Amino acid sequence: GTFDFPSGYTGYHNYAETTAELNQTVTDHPNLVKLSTIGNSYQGRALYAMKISNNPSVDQAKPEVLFTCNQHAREHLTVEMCLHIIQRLTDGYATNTAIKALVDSREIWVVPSVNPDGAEYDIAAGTLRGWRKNRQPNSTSTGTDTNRNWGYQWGCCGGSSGTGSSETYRGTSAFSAPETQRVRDFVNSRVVGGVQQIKSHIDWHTYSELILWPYGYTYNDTATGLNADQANAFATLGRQMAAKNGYTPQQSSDLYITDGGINDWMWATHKIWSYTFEMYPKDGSGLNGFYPRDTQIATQTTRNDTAVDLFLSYSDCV
Ligand code: ING
Ligand code: ZN
Repeated sequence: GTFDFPSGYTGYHNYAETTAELNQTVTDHPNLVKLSTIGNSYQGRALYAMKISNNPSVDQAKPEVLFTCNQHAREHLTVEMCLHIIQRLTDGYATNTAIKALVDSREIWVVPSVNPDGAEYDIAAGTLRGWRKNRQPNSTSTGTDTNRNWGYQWGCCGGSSGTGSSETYRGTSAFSAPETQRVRDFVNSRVVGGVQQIKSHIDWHTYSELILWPYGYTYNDTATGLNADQANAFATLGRQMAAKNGYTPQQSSDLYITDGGINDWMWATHKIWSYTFEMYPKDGSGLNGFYPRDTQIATQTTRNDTAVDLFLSYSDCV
């Protein structure tokens, strides 16, 4: 690979390498995957969605599961997580009966980079730039935090900023960022016959080794649209997955209040069981936590295999 900071990062995929990897997977597994784009980023990069299923060209009546990665530019390990999911489910299909059963019974969507503009900007610096947002200009500066730009209780309650230079700038309005619009439109497009086909979702971030679930905008355990049974179901599966990967499970607002996050919108708007996974490392000083050496990629992606399998197995019966 070519993605390198001063040294030790060639194992990561930049945008061109991610694109090449996705195309190679199509070549290797034409009967298991279908690659599409859900639109373009602000700077015009294609936002890819890989569908994994048997007979992937056909829209089947099977529960759908969504994985999104790299909303935040500097969280490069998450791109590797999405690529690892694709690789494992496709390479393992022929020989691993558990993987085959999951792939055959579901339609799995993987978006490896929601924010390629930000990621490319971060990589191009040749140093640990620590860029988080997209690259859309705003009235005073550059960049919207896509994970504060989602349209449920946008800007209501805290944890986002109205200042353009802020790391957590929420944008001028809900879905003002092209990247959140594209993912929103894709998710909306999966409503078939009035029924949302996507049942569950994980949005991958780094770092802190956490599993988070809605809501983020309020401390209330059971706010509008989230009853006690549903809150229990979120917590139960969250804890079961955490038992697999060693992360810490908690309701998102118990970490800190954030409005305009992706999980709140997925749940409130579509009743999609939507989690955030914050990957390795657990602790980091300053920006260093966002830049683990590439020797960690295999360990830290594989670490999530059993949690992902459990998550997939639950997709239609939480
Ligand atoms: N952390 C997440 C963030 O967007 C989060 C944490 C996730 C908060 C989901 C609320 C909802 O701030 C990182 N590292 O991005
Ligand atoms: Zn993040």
